[in-house]
Amino acid sequence: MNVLLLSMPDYFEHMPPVAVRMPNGALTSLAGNVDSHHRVAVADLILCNGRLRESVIRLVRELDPEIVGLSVMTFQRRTALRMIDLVRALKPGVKIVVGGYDPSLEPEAYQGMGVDYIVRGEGEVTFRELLRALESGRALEGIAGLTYADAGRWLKNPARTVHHLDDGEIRRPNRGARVLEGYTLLGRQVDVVETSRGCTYDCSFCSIIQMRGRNFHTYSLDRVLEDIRDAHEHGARTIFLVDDNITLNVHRFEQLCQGIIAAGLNKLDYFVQAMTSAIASQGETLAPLMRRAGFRYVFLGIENILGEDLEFLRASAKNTARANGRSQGNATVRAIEYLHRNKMYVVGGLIVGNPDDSSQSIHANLAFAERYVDWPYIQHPTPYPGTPMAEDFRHRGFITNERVEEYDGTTAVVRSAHLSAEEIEYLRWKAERWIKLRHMPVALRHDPWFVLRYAPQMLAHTFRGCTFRGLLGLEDGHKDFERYKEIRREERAYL
Ligand code: B12
Ligand code: SF4
Repeated sequence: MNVLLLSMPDYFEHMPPVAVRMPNGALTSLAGNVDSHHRVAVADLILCNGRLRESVIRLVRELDPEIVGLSVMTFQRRTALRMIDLVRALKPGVKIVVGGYDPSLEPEAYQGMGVDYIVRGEGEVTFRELLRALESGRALEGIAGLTYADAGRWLKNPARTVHHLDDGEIRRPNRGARVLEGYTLLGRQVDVVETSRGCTYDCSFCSIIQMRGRNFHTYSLDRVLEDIRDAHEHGARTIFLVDDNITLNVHRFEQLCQGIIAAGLNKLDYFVQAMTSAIASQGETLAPLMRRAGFRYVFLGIENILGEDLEFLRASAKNTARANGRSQGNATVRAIEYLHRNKMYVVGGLIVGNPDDSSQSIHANLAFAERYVDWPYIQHPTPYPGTPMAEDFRHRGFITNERVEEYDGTTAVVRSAHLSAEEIEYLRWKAERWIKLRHMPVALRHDPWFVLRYAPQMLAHTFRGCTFRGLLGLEDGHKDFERYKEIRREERAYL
């Protein structure tokens, strides 16, 4: 069968396509796990910025798919709906499958969207079995994790149990299936690699628990190194390890670093997400090893620097430093010091605008970011489907915006007890632009040609909506903010 797999073009504030165009790891993993006689094409639509419609029309005409699969996050739902309409108009008989976080956590939303099949949770085996069943005309009722329409009625098969990853059932991704080019992280070709799946924590804002429960499974390190080598052979110079929480097993992470060094793969740059507690407790040995392995940017899930906010986010435990089983207080500063001492940069993940936040508590977090983090990744609490946070906010009546296409993390869609959603977003937006600007020289030193060429566009993105009068404080900054919001609204009309 001809299969076309698409990821959505929607991006958010911290990932402007001029600087960041990241592949979707799910699609190549699906492509690597269907039976080999299928002809699978993977198209990451972030690569088609500005010529989306023509690109999709060309892909459908050239590849003539019988199955089109879409990977969708919640804020991409509206674009997915428009994409489905476009694909159906081009090829009415095509079968459409959706998967990923949004269809898994709110499948009902897709039942009126012209979709044929919804894959919930991990997709490799479910999708493989679905193609087999469609090819042979077999019934779908035995396929775990599948929701499907049958004679006008939606049927939901039982969930699929999570994969253990160590049994070889999930084969390596097929990067050769990609039909578009242009992946980049600040000018260097980037690829994504998984070493594990799952997390045993239960932060209230995170979708992972509802998606797969609290568990942690790992691929063998040999497989991971093969995967990195394959990404490199396909042109990658930067690798993003997309694990939910690789630092759950620090010993294994250290072994991975050693493996990368021994295999000579440490000439690549690495980007990873980590818990502050793990880095603070084991940074003495872990951080130097990470540096030698090529780690350059570490996304730290700091979430918030205030105790009450951490409680609300259920993120206190993962941000507590421990020694000999004893708590030693907040782990964040210590983790940052280890990383900085070893010449790595900190991408600071913070969440501001929680239910009890006032302008003082938000300013405290922004001041922290200004002082300690190299690249701010500050977001607002967003009530994604199925998260404990969503229920909490709904219960308090704090959700002010139900338009899910704006649930991109940097649009405030909930208010606090003291501030409106707009004011929360304004405070973040105003401070964050300047912290980002400060990092420019570092990027320039690392990738001078790219930064010199694209600096005007990157600055224009960071400061869009702003006038000199506003930047100099001669005009109320809210006017710049309003212009920025208007530009953002226009950007969201991808199709
Ligand atoms: C790595 C990652 C990123 C990376 C890379 C994204 C990319 N291009 O793939 C970066 C940092 C860029 C990123 C950014 C964002 N992300 Co993100 N990200 C993740 C993370 C940590 C891992 C995703 C991953 O690659 N997993 C590995 C692959 C193999 O697994 P998978 O994606 O789950 O796919 C499996 C199934 O879902 C399914 N499947 C997926 N698609 C399809 C399609 C079909 C047809 C089928 C059949 C099956 C299927 O099968 C796959 C294989 O088993 C997740 C999860 C987490 N715990 O936090 C969040 C997560 C997906 N991100 C999320 C969000 C919100 C964002 C942002 C909007 C803001 C943010 N919080 O940072 C931005 C927007 C990105 C953009 N386009 O601008 C949310 C999504 C919530 C939701 N309900 O939509 C998650 C779940 C985190 C959370 N907050 O809980 N993200
Ligand atoms: S530690 Fe990270 S992956 Fe785990 S539940 Fe919290 S946010 Fe999600």
